[in-house]
Amino acid sequence: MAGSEAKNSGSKQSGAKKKEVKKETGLGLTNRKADNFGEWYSEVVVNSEMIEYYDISGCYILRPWAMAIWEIMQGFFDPEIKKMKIKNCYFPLFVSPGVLEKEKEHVEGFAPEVAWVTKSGKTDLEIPIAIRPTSETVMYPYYSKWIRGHRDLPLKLNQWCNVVRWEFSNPTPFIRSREFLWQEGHTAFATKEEADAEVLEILELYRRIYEEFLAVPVIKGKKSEMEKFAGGLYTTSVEAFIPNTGRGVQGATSHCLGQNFAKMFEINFENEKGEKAMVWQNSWAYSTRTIGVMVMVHGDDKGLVLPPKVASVQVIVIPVPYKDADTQGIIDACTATVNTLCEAGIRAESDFRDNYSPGWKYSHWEMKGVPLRIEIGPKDLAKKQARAARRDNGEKIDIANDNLVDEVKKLLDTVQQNLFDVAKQKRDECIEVVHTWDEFVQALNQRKMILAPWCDEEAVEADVKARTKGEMGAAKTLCSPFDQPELPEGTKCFASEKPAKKWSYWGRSY
Ligand code: 87F
Repeated sequence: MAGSEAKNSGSKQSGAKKKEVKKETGLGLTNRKADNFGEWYSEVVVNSEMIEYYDISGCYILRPWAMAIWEIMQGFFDPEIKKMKIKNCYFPLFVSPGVLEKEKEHVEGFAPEVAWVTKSGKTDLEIPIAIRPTSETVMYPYYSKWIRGHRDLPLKLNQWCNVVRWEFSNPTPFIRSREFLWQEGHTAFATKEEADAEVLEILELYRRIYEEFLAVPVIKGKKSEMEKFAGGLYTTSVEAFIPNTGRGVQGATSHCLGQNFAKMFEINFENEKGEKAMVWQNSWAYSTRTIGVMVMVHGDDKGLVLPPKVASVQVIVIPVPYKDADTQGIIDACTATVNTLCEAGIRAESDFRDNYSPGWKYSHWEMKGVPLRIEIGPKDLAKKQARAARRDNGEKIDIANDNLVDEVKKLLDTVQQNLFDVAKQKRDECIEVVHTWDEFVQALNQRKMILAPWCDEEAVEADVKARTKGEMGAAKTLCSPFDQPELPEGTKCFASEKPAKKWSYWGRSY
């Protein structure tokens, strides 16, 4: 969607315009998720006030509603990695060309995406400066300097920062943007065993971000040789799936780099025996893409649907005064409700704006995805209760004032669990096990996430890509799941008919 269109569908419109839009769908969004997914997505991220389009293609403004989600995830991940003795640091945004060249081999494929600063004012820089697309080449020269002996190991650093990758294909807020936020962890160990263990420990944290916070089911697995980070030894990832588009999406990656970078950057140490040895390294990252995946998975025709654990407002309390009702009494009851909830650690807010009707407010907060709405009207006041409405399924529940905190806590937990369960059921319905090429093509056309026995040969994956190339994009491996179904002796590869070595997930992807 173009920026201008996005602007026009913003929620701060005149009453007349708003009514017009509402008439079209009855829902406040002009596009439906099932009919026009791409447009629906753009409309949701803008109308929920997460994103504002910017005048540079592929760059987006993260508004407080989105930034709060990022900060909540950070509030989980940062203490977790600190428990693992990983320390935060900050390296510069700029990369000198010399250093970038140093690991030419893996950068070569990425080179077209590297953005450069070539001028200061009107003067050409003597040497252009690259903007980090990732920080291996920025950090590792200093790892080489800082690591001398085995007592300097492990070295475990992380940074929260932005990176720039000048992508040319179809920019999408959160999912594929030219600048994004992430954390990048870079660790160095004396032994491969320690590195291997950390790769999985970090991957488990990524699974928890998706499943426990974003309520998005993911599959943990190993990337194929073709899809792994070329500079590393092996890549693990969590993979999500978007049922509406039938596309897989890499959720986060945890790489074991082996000793490749240690060789290039001479990251050596003297081991306990007094011998010179090379370090074993890992790198791992998750980015603001997480937020996009969450929007795509849970959003509906009323807008965003936020899992309670990442919602900056978990409960919105709305007064519903009638003409002759005790308006002040209702307002006071709302205030008391918000205070009680906040004291109990629930993120609750009231919407007392008097220039909007209760109905308008319902739509507004539904658009923003707030998990629970509490309405208080004259009847509720009289009955010493409040009426709650769940964002995930619209269910309404009357809650007695005496049980407020317990009931709301229970409801938020239920919403969180229900979002995950529904998403998992939808995802699982999209998984198709195939054994032959014909079955594979059929499943791909039905937008499935395909689990197939594979010979694990790079040439065969290249061949599958070539044979499925088309308007919708080629199919590739998403991952080989750690959780492998049984592979009976004699099972053939779906694509090459050679003996299958493993089960792999295949599909189109973001
Ligand atoms: C784009 C331009 C230049 C991805 C790039 O996944 C270089 C690269 O190295 C590049 N796009 N990559 C791979 C990033 C690998 C790795 N880096 C640290 C991660 C996790 C965090």
